[in-house]
Amino acid sequence: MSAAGSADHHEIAYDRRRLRQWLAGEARAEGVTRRRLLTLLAATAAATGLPAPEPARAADPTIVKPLPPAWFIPRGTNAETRWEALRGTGHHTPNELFFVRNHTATPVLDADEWRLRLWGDGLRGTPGEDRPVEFGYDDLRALPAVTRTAFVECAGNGRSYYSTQQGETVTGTAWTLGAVGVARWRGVRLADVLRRAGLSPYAVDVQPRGLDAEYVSGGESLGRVRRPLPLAKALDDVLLAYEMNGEPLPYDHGYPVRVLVPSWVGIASIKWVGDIEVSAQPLYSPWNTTFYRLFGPAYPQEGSKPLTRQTIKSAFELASGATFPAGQSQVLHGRSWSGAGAVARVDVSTDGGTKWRRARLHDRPRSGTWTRWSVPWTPGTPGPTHLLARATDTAGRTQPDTAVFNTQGYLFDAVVRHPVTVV
Ligand SMILES: Nc1nc2c(c(=O)[nH]1)N[C@H]1C(S)=C(S)[C@@H](COP(=O)(O)O)O[C@H]1N2
Ligand SMILES: [Mo]
Repeated sequence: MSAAGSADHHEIAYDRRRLRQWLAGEARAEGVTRRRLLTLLAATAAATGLPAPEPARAADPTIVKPLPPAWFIPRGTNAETRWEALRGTGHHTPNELFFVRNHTATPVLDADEWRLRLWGDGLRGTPGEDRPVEFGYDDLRALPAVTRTAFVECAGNGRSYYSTQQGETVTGTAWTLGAVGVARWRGVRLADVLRRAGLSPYAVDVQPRGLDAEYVSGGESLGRVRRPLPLAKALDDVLLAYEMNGEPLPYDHGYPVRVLVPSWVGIASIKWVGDIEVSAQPLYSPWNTTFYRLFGPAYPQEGSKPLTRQTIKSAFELASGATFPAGQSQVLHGRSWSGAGAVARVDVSTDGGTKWRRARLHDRPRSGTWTRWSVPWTPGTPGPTHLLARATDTAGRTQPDTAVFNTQGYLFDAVVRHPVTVV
């Protein structure tokens, strides 16, 4: 990972991290504004000769970890992983390279002070009494642990291709294909925690909520990030994860504990979970009504059902516009994944979609994660061309040529035309 190698980069990263720690303390430093702390920090930096954070970032530091440009494309409060940075990494995305999707900013929480509160009329308890059940970090760590490999992928991953490939206008972050990562998650089953809290036979929905700041959209606060899960999914394969790839969850990915909902859209996997409402009635939040449904000519007026499983996609471990010398044999690498099953077949075209070849798979196909693949290629005539990859999953889904339009650009599934130049 050469990008983090330079001493300069290291110092900037250190400074940014410290800045974040200051800012995280702001909540407890009553009466001290973020602006004031930034001024103080800038003064400290000047006095010690440390590089001051660049103003553009300092005004809005929403992510704790370093974001070297060789690894990430900055996207507002979010950071997209560059696919070329995944070349040579293993099946699991290293934590340092994992994309970040923040509605506001990463809160730096203390595991010793953290509590998970379960409450609501879907829990057994004295009728009419709000009887919350609480778990601390050590309580969770004392429960039976489970480990599983799963992707987290934003529902809007690939959104920009609605515009660039299909000429359609959609709202939201203009991700290319880097709003996805695979990690080995360790934690406890949400089912175990719900049963210990005392599930009532009437429970239908379970709504985890984050401890990050309220999300303000169009001048209106929508409250803290939360989205209901049907009880059946909550009891099936959902984890309360406290480790990511063998390390405590990084701050940006939900420390100390996040929800991990395998195969579903990323929004279901609530980070920094602080409480879970267990309800005997169906629940609604902005994240299963206004957002994360499909709207558009192909869908009902009130939108589709709330989004659940992710769709199917493929990506090359290459920069957009990569160049290849003519006549030199290459091996192209990529990965394909689906929310509906394992990816067991990938076809690749190196001539813009005329001829297709079957790729060699490098992983045993498994659901909930990607399959790595490769194809040999000896580029011919110099000039621009497109590389295409089309995945088929074990549920029988294949990537189409065109994705069905929806106004918010979710669930892009069409084959992406990856531009390259033969020189
Ligand atoms: N509390 C909280 N949870 C959250 C979010 C958030 O902003 N706040 N973003 C969601 C979205 S939209 C996605 S795609 C995933 C991203 O997870 P990551 O940042 O660990 O990659 O977290 C989800 N969980
Ligand atoms: Mo997302």
